[in-house]
Amino acid sequence: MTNHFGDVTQNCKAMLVIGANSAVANPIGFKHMLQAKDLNGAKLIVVDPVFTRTAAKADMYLRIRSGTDIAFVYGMLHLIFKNGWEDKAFINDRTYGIDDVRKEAAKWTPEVTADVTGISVEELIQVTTLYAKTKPGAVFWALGITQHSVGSSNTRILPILQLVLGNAGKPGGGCNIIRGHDNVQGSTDMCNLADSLPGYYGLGEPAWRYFAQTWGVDFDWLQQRFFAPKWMNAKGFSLSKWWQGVLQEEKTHSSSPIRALWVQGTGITSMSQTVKIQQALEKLDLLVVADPFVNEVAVITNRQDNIYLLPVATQFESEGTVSATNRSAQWRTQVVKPMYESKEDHEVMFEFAKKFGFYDELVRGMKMAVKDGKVVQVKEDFVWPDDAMREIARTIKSIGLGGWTPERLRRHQENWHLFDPLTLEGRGEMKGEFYGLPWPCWDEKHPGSPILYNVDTPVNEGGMGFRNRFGMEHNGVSQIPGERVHVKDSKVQGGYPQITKANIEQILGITLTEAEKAIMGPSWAMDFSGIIQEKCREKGVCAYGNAKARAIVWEFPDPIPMHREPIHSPRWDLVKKYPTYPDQENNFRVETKFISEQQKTDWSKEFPTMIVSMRVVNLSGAGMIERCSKYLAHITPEMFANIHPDLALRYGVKDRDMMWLHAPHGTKIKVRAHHNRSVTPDRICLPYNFAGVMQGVDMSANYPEGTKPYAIGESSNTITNYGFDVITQISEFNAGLCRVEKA
Ligand SMILES: Nc1nc2c(c(=O)[nH]1)N[C@H]1C(S)=C(S)[C@@H](COP(=O)(O)OP(=O)(O)OC[C@H]3O[C@@H](n4cnc5c(=O)[nH]c(N)nc54)[C@H](O)[C@@H]3O)O[C@H]1N2
Ligand SMILES: Nc1nc2c(c(=O)[nH]1)N[C@H]1C(S)=C(S)[C@@H](COP(=O)(O)OP(=O)(O)OC[C@H]3O[C@@H](n4cnc5c(=O)[nH]c(N)nc54)[C@H](O)[C@@H]3O)O[C@H]1N2
Ligand SMILES: [Mo]
Repeated sequence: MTNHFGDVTQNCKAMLVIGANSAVANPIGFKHMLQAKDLNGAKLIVVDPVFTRTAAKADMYLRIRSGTDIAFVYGMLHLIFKNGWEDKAFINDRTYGIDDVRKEAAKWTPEVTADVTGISVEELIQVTTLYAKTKPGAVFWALGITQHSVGSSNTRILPILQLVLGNAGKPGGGCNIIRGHDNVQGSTDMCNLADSLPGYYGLGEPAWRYFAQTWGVDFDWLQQRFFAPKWMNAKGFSLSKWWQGVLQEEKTHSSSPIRALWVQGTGITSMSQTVKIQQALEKLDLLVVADPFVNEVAVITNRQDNIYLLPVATQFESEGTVSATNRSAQWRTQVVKPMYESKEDHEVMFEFAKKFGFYDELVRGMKMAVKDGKVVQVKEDFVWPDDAMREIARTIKSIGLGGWTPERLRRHQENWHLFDPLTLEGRGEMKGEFYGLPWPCWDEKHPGSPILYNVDTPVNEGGMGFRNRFGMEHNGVSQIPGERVHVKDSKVQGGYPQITKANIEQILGITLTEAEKAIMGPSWAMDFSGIIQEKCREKGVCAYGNAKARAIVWEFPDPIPMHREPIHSPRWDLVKKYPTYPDQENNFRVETKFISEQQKTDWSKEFPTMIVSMRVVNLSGAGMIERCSKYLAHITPEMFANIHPDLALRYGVKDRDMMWLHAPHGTKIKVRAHHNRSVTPDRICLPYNFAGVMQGVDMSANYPEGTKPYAIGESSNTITNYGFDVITQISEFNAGLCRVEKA
């Protein structure tokens, strides 16, 4: 989130919730939206293919066809530009590339938009008028936006809308991506990803060398961990298509097939293509699952050998920080010691490292500290988790975790009563800090940044411009704004690039001593000495620069977002007009099909019904945890799908009958039909929180004795269609087709 929920309650006047069902998935966050309605008269607009519980609270609900949000937003932009409702000063001063957006928007007349999205011309005009004229407006989204083959473009068109309306970097505005799991923000920031080092430091030798220093290991040693040096900077297999690394049915780029799988903290049946996953599990030499529960990855396979379940302690038995959806940290203390023979996650990893002979290297970084700009070993042993946090704070400059020391974060937790829940401001001894030090929290004196990109707030109080990440110019156009975009109280007028050793003296107008130069890192993001940060703060300057926001991402297949039909689209007529991307030969090491799959045949003839994914309030993720609770399982005792009575009865499926749902690749699931009018007769909606049954086959016998949950069922991901985002490889969970059959 660029902003935070307290800000929504206080300042927001229009909330555009597009592709999120927060009433179910984030009820506490949603409470703030309801309060904004009540206290602030804010309008709630919900755009969703399904009439959700969130939609039930909306002032305006628009039923969009899945996968057409880009078209919808262009339809809004068309009207905004036509009526002159855009924020011209903001576009001129703080953005780059909006002219290209304007050209594309010109094509999206209300009639064209209505045809593609399923939203009527009148609704489009109404919603645009309301949202463009009610300031400040905030956008909220989650999985309805990301889980598409165009997911990454979806996540760009919404910030573009906010830039055009001048809603970015403003209290009550911004882009609020409501994060999912407990600590998913923290896990993303640590980059538990296949294509990045922690803190979003991209793959590449300079970043690896920087981390080698902070970990106290040789770069060469790190490189030798890889089969060959080239793999060091290549993306790894991702969670979405790891199975192809085992099966190797499509072209795969790796030195050998994957032979062993270690699963720690993900449910696996929460990924698409579960039948492929099942096949891959059979073929592995080794499967290890480290989980507090019996992860159903171990249940959907019939393999008997070389499969190990390691009991892991829960969050209540461990200590450390978690990050909330608004980028703030919270220290969490251990409630009880790990029970029975379970071990905390890090202990499991430490044991693993010991067996494989790299424990010393793994933990060395926690014994080190910065002395004169160099990271050196300062003690023989480390304290968990404090020293892990110290390692993070001294290393992750990129998003500004420099101020996240264990001491400060503990004090925040011990002093909850001293923070204002709406403004996040501390009082009394916590005065001058924002709760949880929302990042960027540049250094130990910085208060945290509750709202991103707000130039009306001084840097030392949490303000900043846009980040200078993409060079100084593009096609001859400067990416640095002029005098007018001045960060309050900054001694440097207007825009400036990111601060490096080479430009710091010139930009800040200072002279460094020889001693300072000797220990300073090459740039703000790799400066262990902290001098760059310190000098910048003295001048009220943000070390990452004060740049323009770019609408054009020149290195992506679509430099500006373009509507492209889902891989399996119900509109064959539109597939030709808005085709998907070319196939990718190497996307996270595996071939990934786009156009060849989309245009193979008119899939909608045999599979006429759209699939939309949903959550239920009593279950989370792959669902094993809650299905082990008698009372939570009781609420949804079996897997089901919401289906409109007209569609169901067309196939002779009465309310509460069983039905088969068939997917284009020949997979199927058997589920209970719930007649329900939240969906229209062209789509069905199903939860993804079940497992334990595969294509009608009950796998109960595979649960170790006494561990079968109270509710099991088909995983909807058995029929999630083939389809992945072109940049992130996230599965197209939220678009796809199926066929209904009475069971
Ligand atoms: N069809 C469909 N599929 C989806 C989605 C969808 O909307 N539709 N959503 C996707 C999204 S956004 C997500 S985040 C995923 C979520 O899916 P998963 O990541 O699979 O979610 P969980 O079931 O929470 O899985 C976490 C596993 O970690 C275990 N666990 C819990 N606490 C701990 C711990 O402290 N340590 C360890 N080692 N393990 C622990 C749990 O017991 C569980 O087995 O599903 C994705 N899949
Ligand atoms: N009870 C419960 N709470 C949870 C979870 C859980 O499993 N159970 N999971 C957590 C996790 S990991 C996450 S990531 C969050 C997810 O939080 P949300 O994303 O809010 O949850 P979803 O239910 O997946 O809601 C996505 C919404 O997008 C809609 N949608 C689908 N396709 C489209 C589309 O093309 N365009 C638009 N505009 N809308 C579309 C769907 O109909 C659905 O209502 O929830 C978190 N909270
Ligand atoms: Mo998630």
